[in-house]
Amino acid sequence: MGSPADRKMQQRESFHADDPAEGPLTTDQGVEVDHTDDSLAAGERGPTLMEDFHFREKLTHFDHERIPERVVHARGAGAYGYFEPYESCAEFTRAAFLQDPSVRTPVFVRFSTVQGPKGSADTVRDVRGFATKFYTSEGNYDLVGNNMPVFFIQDGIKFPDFVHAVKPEPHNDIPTGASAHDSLWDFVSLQPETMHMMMWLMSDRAIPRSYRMMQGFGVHTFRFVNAEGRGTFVKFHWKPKLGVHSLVWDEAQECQGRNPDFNRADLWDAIEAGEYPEWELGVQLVPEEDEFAFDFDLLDPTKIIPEEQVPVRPIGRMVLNRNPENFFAETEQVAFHTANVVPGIDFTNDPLLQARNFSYLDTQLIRLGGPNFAQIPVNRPIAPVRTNQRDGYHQSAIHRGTNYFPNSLGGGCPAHAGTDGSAYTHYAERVDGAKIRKRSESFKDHYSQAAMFFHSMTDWEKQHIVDAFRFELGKVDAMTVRSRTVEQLAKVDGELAAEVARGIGVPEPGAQGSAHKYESPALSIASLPGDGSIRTRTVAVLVTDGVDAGQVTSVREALAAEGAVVEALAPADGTVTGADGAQYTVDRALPTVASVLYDAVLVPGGPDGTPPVAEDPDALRFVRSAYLHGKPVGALGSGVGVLSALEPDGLRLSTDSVVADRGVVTDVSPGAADAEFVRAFVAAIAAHRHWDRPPARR
Ligand code: HDE
Repeated sequence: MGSPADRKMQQRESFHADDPAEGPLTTDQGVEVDHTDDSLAAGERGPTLMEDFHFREKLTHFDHERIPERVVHARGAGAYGYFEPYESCAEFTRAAFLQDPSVRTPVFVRFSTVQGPKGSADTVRDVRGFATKFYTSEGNYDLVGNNMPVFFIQDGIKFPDFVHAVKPEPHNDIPTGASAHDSLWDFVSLQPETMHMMMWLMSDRAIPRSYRMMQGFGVHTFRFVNAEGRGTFVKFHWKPKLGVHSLVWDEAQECQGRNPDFNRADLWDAIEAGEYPEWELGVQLVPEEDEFAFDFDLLDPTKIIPEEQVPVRPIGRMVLNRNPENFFAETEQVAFHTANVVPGIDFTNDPLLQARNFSYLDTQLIRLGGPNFAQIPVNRPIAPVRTNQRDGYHQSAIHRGTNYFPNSLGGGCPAHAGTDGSAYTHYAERVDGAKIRKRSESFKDHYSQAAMFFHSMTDWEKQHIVDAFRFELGKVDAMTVRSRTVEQLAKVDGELAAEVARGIGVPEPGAQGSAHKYESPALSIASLPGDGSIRTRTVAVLVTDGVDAGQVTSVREALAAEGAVVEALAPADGTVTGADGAQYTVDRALPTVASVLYDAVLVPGGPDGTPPVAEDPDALRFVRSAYLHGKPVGALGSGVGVLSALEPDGLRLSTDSVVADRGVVTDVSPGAADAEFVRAFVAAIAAHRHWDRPPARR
């Protein structure tokens, strides 16, 4: 039967539609169709006839093509891949897929935004979903996480309220894909448990450069259970090999128009190019006896366990190496559920998790139209399925034999699993309590970790957070909501609140205290640079007639050797004539792209001393925008002259040979770019952004 991945592939093959290349067009009934461009009519200009069964079938099917989009996380992108553990985790869990480094478990991952509808833009300020389905030998395990380790609310009963508040306003359905509106901030200002998550949402984590460059978190405290039945609390972390990198807000907004599919296309293109994204799975483990060792409650999903207190232990890696073949069949129909667990992984009493365990199954029933969605190829386990569940909409299995238990007529099958440890057994947690509707006192500190997050940031991250609060609250019409939010912020940190207040026209709060008790440097993006490579970073080279093609070719080859994606942009598509008289192919015409779609820009020179792109307004705008967004800018020979347009933005140009200053790398000497220039430019690209430049909003 082969490996689990082979089995998943074989399973997929058996679900493919008949090959369209093997015969002509047919109806759903398999009747061949010779003409699908005109409907059957009574005469050339006559009415359409009811008996046109092909027309009716075609239109009817089309009318029913849509299913309800997800109520949250509607917009997404998915990919297949595999997970492999580094070593056996048997000491903590008996989950089969975490035992043997030689076993690869197939996975499907879906990334998503939360607020916007299915057709909204990618680069909005939002949380990103990071949901992984492991097709393990013991059944499917779903780790349905986000790219932020905490959540807005502590109890799932508040979820409809929160989602109503963050979704577009009910009267006009505005704004799409944005949290910057009255109802969200009204809710936030009245619900202080949101404070920690709002710090994350206002941070650069909410505008990832790429799905491939963000962390993932299980958020809740889960429980590992080993073969002896011993439980260990566990928090899950995904860490991207490429590091954590973000856009800047001004850029993210422009990108929404320039390429609404920016993150989805990035994932797709990388996988098509064989640049398979990779994450390391890490766990924070807390022995049961240490449940109360923290100054917060492990069951509270608005809290993290700082990595400095409990280190993240790497236990395996995940690689995504295959794009889906059909978006609807796979990415749209995949059905995640927090209660899809396997032996060795269990829940805790986190009230948010408990609510999710109800909600995900419930939502699939309406979204996928009935109880048989587990039969859809992307949802099918590789483990055998034997149940007495029968019938229902879209039943596609032909069950044989009895459908009840106990039975004798079916030989007692399917029989109960034995006691050899292969069956799921719930962790025998002792619970005792009066039925009460009350939030635990241990959940009531809403400010300390919000302050911890803010104080763990670098100066530029702090500035981005202040700017984001000002932007969001500046879009709120109700001044009372603005003020009330600032009052909440004052309980996190007085100086932060005052900074925000100064930008949004409300009085600075009187109290200037701070809930700041400790910091967690691991929370800063600056602490997550990844492997330091520039693989898959996109670099635009601005060319036009007269360009020094030698420079372009040498830099292009050097960057490509490092794994960067280099594109030559010119005022028009086609070719440009280099200074040597040869024709060079243009990859894209400047008017069709923008600097927000690239990670870095290079301006080569021309041999006669005239900067070849100096006259082109699109090129100048391109370079300036890249510079203001903190991106690496390289210029060679007479191309350096183009950068003089940036001097009013604070750039200091040098006439020395190779100079690297805050991500601007120049070499005025004519001729091909030398190794020193390339090294400096590569280092500037690897750093991703250069925050010591003037802020992007200017
Ligand atoms: Fe979800 N969430 N959620 N959520 N969630 C859904 O399930 C829900 C929460 C997350 O790519 C829905 O199939 C409740 C936390 C992701 O298909 C729905 C509560 C976290 C995805 C639902 C939460 C998440 C969803 C909508 C509070 C991070 C996309 C469609 C108790 C740990 C999965 C669907 C995909 C999707 C309910 C809170 C992550 C309605 C009730 C916390 C990544 O069932």
